[in-house]
Amino acid sequence: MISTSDAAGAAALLAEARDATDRRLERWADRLRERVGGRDGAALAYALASPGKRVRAALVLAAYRAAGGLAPGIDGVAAAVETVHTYSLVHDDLPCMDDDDLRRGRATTHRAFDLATATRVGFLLVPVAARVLSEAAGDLGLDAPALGRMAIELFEAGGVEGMVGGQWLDLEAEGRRLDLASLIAVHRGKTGALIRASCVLGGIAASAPPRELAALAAFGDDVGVAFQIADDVLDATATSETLGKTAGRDLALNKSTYAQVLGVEGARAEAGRLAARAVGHLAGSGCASASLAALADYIVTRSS
Ligand code: GRG
Repeated sequence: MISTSDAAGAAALLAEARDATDRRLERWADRLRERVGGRDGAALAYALASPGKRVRAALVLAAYRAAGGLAPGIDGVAAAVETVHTYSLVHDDLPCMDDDDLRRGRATTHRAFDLATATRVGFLLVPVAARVLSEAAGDLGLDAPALGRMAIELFEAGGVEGMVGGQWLDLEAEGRRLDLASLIAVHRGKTGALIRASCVLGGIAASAPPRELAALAAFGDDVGVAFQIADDVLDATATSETLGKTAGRDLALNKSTYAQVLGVEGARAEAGRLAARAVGHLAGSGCASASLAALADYIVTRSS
C-alpha cells in the first residue's frame, strides 16, 4: 500500500520533471516550428509539446540523483527520452497501428493534421531526440564516450529488440490469445525497454559504476512491465476522460492483456509484486532511493 509520504514524493518529482521537461521541449518545439516551417513544423511542435505525465522523465531525474548526480541539466536527458516516447505515441495512434483519435486529452497528430504529416512527424522526432540528447550531454559536461553510451541505450531501447520489436509482436498478436510469458515478452520490448533505458541513462549521466547501473537496469526492467500491467488495468477500468486517451481500446482491438489473463485484481497484485521487486534490486547497490521507490509505487497505483 502506498504511504502518504511516498505519494507526495512521487507527485513532487513528477511535477518537477513535467516543468523542466516541458520547458525544454517547448524550446525545441519553437525551434522546429521555425526551422521546418509550414504544416510539418506546426505538426512537429504540436506532437513534441503535448502534455504527457512525464513518468519517464521523472525516472531519469530520480535515477540520476540516486547515482549521485546533482546538475540541473539532467532535464535535457529526460527530454530526449520523452521525445522518443512521443514519436512512439504518434505512430502508435496511426490507423495502421492502434488507430486512435484521442491522446493526452486532445486530437492525435494524424487527426489534428493528416496521415502523411503524422507519419513524417514520428520519423522526424527520432533525429530530434538525438539532438536533444547531444545538447543535454554538453550541458552536463559529459564526454563523447558517455554521450555514446547514452545514445546506444536510448536508441537500442527504441529498436528491434525494444520498442519497435515489441510493438511488432503486439500487432501480430491482435486477435490471438497470448499466455503470460508471451505477454511479458511483448511488453518488455514495447513499453519496458524505454522505461529501463530512462533509469540507465540517469545512471550513465551520473557516471554510476557498473554495479549501480545493473541495479538501475533491473529496477527499470521490473517497473517497465509493472507500468504496462497498470496501463492494461486502467484501459479496462478507467474512463477516456480520466486517461486522456480512448479507454477500452484493448478489448476493441481484441488484444491479450494482463487484466484478461490474470483478472483485474490479479493484474493489480502482479504489478504491486513487480514494483516491490524493482525496489529490492536497488537495496545494497549503492543507489537505493526513496524517490525511485515512490515512483515505483506511483506507477502501479496511478489513476491515469
Ligand atoms: C514500426 C512496428 C513499428 C513500431 C513503431 C509505435 C511504436 C514504434 C511503438 C509503440 C510503443 C508504445 C506506444 C508503447 C505503449 C507504451 C505506453 C503504455 C504508453 C503510455 O505511456 P504514458 O501513460 O503516456 O506514460 P503519457 O501520454 O503520459 O506520456
